[in-house]
Amino acid sequence: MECQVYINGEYFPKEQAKISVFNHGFLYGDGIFEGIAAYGGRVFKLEEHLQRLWESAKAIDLEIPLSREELKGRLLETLRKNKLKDAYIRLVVARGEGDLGLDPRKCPHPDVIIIADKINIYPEEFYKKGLEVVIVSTRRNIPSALNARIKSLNYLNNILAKLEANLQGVPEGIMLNKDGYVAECTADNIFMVKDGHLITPPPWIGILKGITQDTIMDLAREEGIPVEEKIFTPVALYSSEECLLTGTAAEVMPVTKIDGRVIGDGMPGPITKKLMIKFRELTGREGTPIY
Ligand code: PXG
Repeated sequence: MECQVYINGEYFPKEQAKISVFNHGFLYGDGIFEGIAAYGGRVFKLEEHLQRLWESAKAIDLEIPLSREELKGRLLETLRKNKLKDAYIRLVVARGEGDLGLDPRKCPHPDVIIIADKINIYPEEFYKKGLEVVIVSTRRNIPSALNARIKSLNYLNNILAKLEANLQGVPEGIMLNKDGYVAECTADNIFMVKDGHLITPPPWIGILKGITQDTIMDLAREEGIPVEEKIFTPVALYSSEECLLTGTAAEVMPVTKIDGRVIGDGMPGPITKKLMIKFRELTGREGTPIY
């Protein structure tokens, strides 16, 4: 069946799902989004994603033209219309149609767009062997200029980093913050294991506060693994015992090589493997029912 896209209360087949070239979401990246996953007929961490969407909206002074309950209803309806059980959902709120000037006051009607499609999982090979990644030269935006906690349609910072990784022939790039501390990847958060402790950078260094990152910290604590949110350098990362990435699309992804340095013994480590299993168990059992 053809993909049906929700735009402002109506459904359109993929080819007809279009918005104006005068939309400030297109012209300036003025808007926000969420990437959400559904597994076996349940939407994973839906409330958390909606909470983050509303926080992003507040930050850019954008009024979402639906209540949280209404938007939740539309999202679930979109999944049902597309007969999906396992899905990737892209929720977008764009500033709306305006004129050829930056002023958001010229855009009185924000757009709500919901795209639901089959989930596009990374090759199983990556999860078995781990990823090779590089540290890119593009620094993460400084929070005082564009705070990464706002999940905005402005992803050029991340795209520049992704381009660098692509050009170096690897699937992901690690970004540092302006001071040279490890920040995050282009669409994933990062963890390392050191002396058996699971360590991830704190949000204030200028990263998106990941919902998967939070989930993994909770799962680790449940397992009795000490968890720390603290800053660390690339040098510390090179000598870590394990490294892993987390995100809605990547889930829990082991990293086994960084800038040519082998991490641990070059294969996914025991803590990473444990967390991968625990995460898959959780996604199989938790979430908002679609049907
Ligand atoms: N950092 C950044 C910069 C992200 O964009 C994450 C971390 C992980 O956050 P979550 O909450 O997902 O654990 C993201 C997530 C896509 C896509 O298709 C992007 C994200 C999530 C899902 C899909 O580009 N970004």
